[in-house]
Amino acid sequence: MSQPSTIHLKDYLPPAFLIDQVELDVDLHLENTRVVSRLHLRRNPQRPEPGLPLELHGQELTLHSIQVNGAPFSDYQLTESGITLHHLPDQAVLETQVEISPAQNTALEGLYISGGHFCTQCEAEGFRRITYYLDRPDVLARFRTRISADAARYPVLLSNGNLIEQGQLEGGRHFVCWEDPFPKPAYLFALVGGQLHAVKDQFTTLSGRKVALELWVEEENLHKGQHALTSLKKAMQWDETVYGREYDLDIYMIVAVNDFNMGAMENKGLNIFNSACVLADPKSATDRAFHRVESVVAHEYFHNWSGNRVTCRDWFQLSLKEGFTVFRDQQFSADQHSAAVERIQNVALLRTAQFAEDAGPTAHPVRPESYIEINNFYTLTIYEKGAEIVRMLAELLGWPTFRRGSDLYFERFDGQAVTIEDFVACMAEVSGQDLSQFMRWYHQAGTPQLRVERHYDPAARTFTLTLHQQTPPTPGQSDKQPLLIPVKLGLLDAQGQDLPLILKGEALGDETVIHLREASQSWVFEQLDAAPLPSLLRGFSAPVKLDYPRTDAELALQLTQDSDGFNRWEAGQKLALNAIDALIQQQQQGQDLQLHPSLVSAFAALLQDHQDPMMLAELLQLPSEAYIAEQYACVDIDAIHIARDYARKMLATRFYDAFLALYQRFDLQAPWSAEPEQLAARQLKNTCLAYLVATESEAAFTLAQQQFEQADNMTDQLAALTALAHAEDPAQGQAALRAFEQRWQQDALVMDSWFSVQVTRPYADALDRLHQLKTHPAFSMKNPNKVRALLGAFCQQNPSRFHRRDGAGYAALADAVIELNQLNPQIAARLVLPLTRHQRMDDHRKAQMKAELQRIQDQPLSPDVYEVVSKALAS
Ligand code: B3K
Ligand code: ZN
Repeated sequence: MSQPSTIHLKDYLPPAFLIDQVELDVDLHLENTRVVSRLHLRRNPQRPEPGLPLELHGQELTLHSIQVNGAPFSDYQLTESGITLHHLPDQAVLETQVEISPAQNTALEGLYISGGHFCTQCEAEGFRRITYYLDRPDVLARFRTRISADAARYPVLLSNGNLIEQGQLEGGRHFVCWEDPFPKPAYLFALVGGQLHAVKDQFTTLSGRKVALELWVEEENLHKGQHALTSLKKAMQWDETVYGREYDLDIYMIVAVNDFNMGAMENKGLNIFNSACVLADPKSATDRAFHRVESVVAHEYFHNWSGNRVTCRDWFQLSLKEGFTVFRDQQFSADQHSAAVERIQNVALLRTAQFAEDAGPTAHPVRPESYIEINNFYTLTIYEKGAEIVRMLAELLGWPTFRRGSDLYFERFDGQAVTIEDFVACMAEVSGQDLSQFMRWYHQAGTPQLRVERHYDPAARTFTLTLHQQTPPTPGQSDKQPLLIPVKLGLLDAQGQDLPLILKGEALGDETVIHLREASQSWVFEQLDAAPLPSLLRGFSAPVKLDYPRTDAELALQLTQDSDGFNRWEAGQKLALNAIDALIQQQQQGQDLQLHPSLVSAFAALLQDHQDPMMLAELLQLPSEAYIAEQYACVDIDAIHIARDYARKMLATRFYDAFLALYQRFDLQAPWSAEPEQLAARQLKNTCLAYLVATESEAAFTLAQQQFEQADNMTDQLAALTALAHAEDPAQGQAALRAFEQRWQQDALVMDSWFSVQVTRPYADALDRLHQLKTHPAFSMKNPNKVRALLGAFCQQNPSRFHRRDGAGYAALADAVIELNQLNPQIAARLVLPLTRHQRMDDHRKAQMKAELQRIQDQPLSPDVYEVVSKALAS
């Protein structure tokens, strides 16, 4: 844990050597795995400076020997980050022998043990914990991997590519050999060894090739594997139809492991998944979990082209693969489900979590300029804002042209490591558009704000729309330039119908996309007999904050009539924000709370129309406390909680009968299925249940209790449990929580939900529960899912309790971060983030948060935690 150094994009240089071929020999032992690697090296023609040394990365390796071209080699130095070899010939075979200890590896990077199985995680820089290597994404090599292990304990041994050899060895050991014909960067390397069982299937590609599909799980989870395989086949077919991309190897394997730092990893031909993102059966997994499995399986599969076949030159280009792949998985999900609801949910995440990141001390451009620890940059900005940028490109070019750009990109750069400029250049080339201003989206951090002005001229029958854009300063970037912002819009008449759009005499139909390029710009719409109501930023056509004052009547019109599903929802959120803002002010001024009638009438209107139950369930959700907080320069955390809670309870009481009727109407009483009608019914029914229970009436509690006992699926069971456990009277949920624990204690994934439900209770006892649950036998600080389920859920999903005035929530988080910093720096650096968002808190809380950050900073820290905490203390 030495003083960390900063890496800069401007310092990029190609490597001194290239590696054509790697032969790895991994002899698996829990405490002392031996790794022999033979690297077939040659000097890189792009680095003609004579005599450059070879600098290999290496971390936590015990070096046993080095040979060059078969002879012992001693002209090297061990450095802090690896090994430097001098005076190498222009071509050489370098053989190193090292020892590593998977059993001691709690960072879950490199080779480690999960549930008794060997597994790996190499992105971003984990391969250097397995052997000395040029561990950078612009070095692409062919891998041949021989694995040996105890045959009884590790009967299944997997790596990338095709199985080419296997056999028995002395002493009860055995070996296998895998060969991957596709050159790849080391971050896509994977290895697995364990007592695993496969669910198998097959996929025939468009060109008729047969691909074996194998999902490797622990025996007791075999029944939870089908959904992932079904999702995989859907994704494979979708990528063929929509992007013209076929799978390339003869086998595609997925392995489920319980200890994993993130969701999943797209290793070539051998994905490794967090079991939470791949295992699902209706009894134990919610509809949300099913959806997550489908979308993560698709995401990792899509990486085979956007990431693996065409990869990143350096880690500053991370969004090249992640932004594009998130965009692709969002398109896929939109095609499988309700496109409007998918968009709403993606935007809700972006506007709470990503906008908050963009406004905080760790704000960074989608293409960062520098980092200390690259693992800290797998952020919502790189992923979600990156996806929004690709979405805008698709919007600006139109799908057919965007698709041609994508084809050109994959063809031109297949097998190469490239940059974001290379991607955008393909889009510019096929469209003939100048995208240089658009590139600012990649360089500028911060969320742009759009201010709207409107003016109707009855005499001229024209309507002038003026848009002003401005991006606030972010750390290290005070000066922001205007961006190219695509604004999709329509104009509504007094009945909410789309009016024909006429700009400069040109008829543009009902909907168009205007391109805002200047700081301020106006558009004059013609031939309008009355002032229209603009429906702006339809489908959330750009990741910006819209400052667009509208009357309650205008919002109500959009809520019920806008032809754009996203903007209907958005109008409802705005109405609710206005009503909650009024409550917050009443609360702050010590007045009695009065819910604004416009929100009540909006609910009355919504509850009358249940044509689209999935959409209705979304429309009935009040904005989250996190999103409400996003609206304020100074956040009054208590007032927000009280105001939102009041609104929720008032609506619940006022519309009790309507919610009950809807509940009964959508309580289908049919055995569970994943059909869209059933998904939607469960979603709406459980939304109603939450409102009913919010009234704290006996009848509602009984209803929840019944649902809890009778449910044949986890969606209904967990919804009922949550409703009961979040009641003000803690006794209401006690029996159900105990019964749930009894029933599910053997299922780690279900127990994660059990932990989260308790610590997200919006009452004072939530933190006590957290402290009690830390000693529960099912909890472990070594398992990232458990840490997220308990500590992550408390800090991120229970804002009023995390920010309790006495600071005990902050102290609990800091304690956990200090403990995790030693065990798993990557998880520690993620967990600490809520503590870094102190800028908009009141002075009292701000001081407490900073004091806890300082307490962390006073420890010996990993680079991961150091980077985040030092940025937060500097702001
Ligand atoms: N590429 C991986 C994420 C790796 C994170 C390393 N800290 C999963 C994904 O985005 O598909
Ligand atoms: Zn990804």
